[in-house]
Amino acid sequence: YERKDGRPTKQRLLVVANRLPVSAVRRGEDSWSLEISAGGLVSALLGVKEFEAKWIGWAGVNVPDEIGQRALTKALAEKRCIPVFLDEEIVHQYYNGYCNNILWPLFHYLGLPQEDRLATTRSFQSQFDAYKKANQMFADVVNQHYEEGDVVWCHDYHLMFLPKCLKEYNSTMKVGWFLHTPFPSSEIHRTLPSRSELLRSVLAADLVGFHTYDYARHFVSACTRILGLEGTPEGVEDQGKLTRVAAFPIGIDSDRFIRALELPKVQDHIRELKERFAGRKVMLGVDRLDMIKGIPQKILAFEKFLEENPSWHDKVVLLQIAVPTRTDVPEYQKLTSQVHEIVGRINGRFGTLTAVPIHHLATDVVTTTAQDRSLDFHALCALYAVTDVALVTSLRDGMNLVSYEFVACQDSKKGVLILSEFAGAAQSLGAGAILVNPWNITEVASSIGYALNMPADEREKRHRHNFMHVTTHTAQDWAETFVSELNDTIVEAQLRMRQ
Ligand code: ADQ
Repeated sequence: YERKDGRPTKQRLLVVANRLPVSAVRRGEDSWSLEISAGGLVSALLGVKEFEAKWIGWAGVNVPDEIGQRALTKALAEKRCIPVFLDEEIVHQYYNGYCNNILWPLFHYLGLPQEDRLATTRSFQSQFDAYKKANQMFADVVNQHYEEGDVVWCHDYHLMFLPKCLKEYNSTMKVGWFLHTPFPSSEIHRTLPSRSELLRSVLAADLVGFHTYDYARHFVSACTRILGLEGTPEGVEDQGKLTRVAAFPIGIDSDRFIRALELPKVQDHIRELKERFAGRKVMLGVDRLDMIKGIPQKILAFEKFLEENPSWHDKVVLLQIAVPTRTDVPEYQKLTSQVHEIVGRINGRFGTLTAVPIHHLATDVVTTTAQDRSLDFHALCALYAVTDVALVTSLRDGMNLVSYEFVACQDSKKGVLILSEFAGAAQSLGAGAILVNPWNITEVASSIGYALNMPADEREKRHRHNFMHVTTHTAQDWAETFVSELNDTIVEAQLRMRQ
């Protein structure tokens, strides 16, 4: 790739995602303070150095006035971010409505709204209209900043309509789309009223990527069964146009975690945690407080384990870190109080004057504020490092990066990972982890016992397998593979056209 002045340069990558990796707080009419925010995609792309990446997305705030918009645009430019401004009504209908109330639960096999969520189905059409409108607004911004040769990488279920909008602007734009959640069985997808329109828009992309081969297969089946198109080993074909469909399992920046463990600050944290939980085995859960993460099921399984194993009562502690998300949604509020209630009951039942079996921290350990970001990241690394057994019991999860981060921090301890078979990570870490059906509380409880009693040589063997995977399939590899595949796909398509 060459600049206009002839100097070679990195290829420009426009990463388009619903949220920019920053949270913005307004300090005055024309001043903003910005903080880098945590999350799966951010964690993954932090490791990528191969491209000149720019982010395009919503900054998470409503900015109705022009002065504010101009100031925010300027502040974001320093962080290589370009904002899409969405007003409150659009956010309500597109983000809270169509994305989070319809697509998120559906893609995680929780179905379309029923009972208390039914009222929202009546406004389904207006939410879908807002979804399309919002996607068009993203497309407008991408189009304004696009330069020939750029690669446009659209992310996630929020932006399924974007590939079509972009290709309408410029049919030669290189467009890839990647889904971070599962893509469900075609039998689930076909219940969605806008099923065909969404599939067709995604197919406008040159390359469509998923975490696992299964999700890719479900997508191709949906196109075959719902749209009547032909599925081939390469993807989906429509009137001679091929859309490549493939699996690109995400990874983490494992070196960042491994290096952090060497720091004196992290060593101090580790020492403190070891002292605090001396004589007890540490079990850890780190999740956003979302129904897909199976937190109540996990805690109930831990209760069952305690019930059946009195000798472990004061010898094990479960640390459950759960960041509250979408706190304005009633179902999430219900989940929060449900978790509080179960934890309270179990601590009342099995706690003593000096110790409780569950520490539930409804906090974001990685609050990535400018000042304390590293401290909090370090605290998370220390937690991973002192853990004997990590419990990831998602009911469904696109991949689950927490399981990867845990493995990266365990090279000296060689702790055990209990992992849901419904997380994408089960496909990559399955041989080293203990796989469980998170709905089967009896099975999870007995896996806890097995993990706590596992002999050192078995732990070592399992850890070796997972550590090898996590350190050789990084976030950087993921992004580079996706983008180079996208470049290749386009070259191949051009060759096919010429034949
Ligand atoms: P998430 O559902 O957010 O991501 P996950 O993959 O586990 O789930 O990533 C969460 C990230 O946030 C991790 O880097 C973790 O360290 C951090 N995190 C989680 N809980 C935290 C807490 N309490 N405090 C601080 N940090 C916390 C979505 C999909 C996943 C997919 C990713 C990436 O749902 O399935 O793996 O995108 O594609």
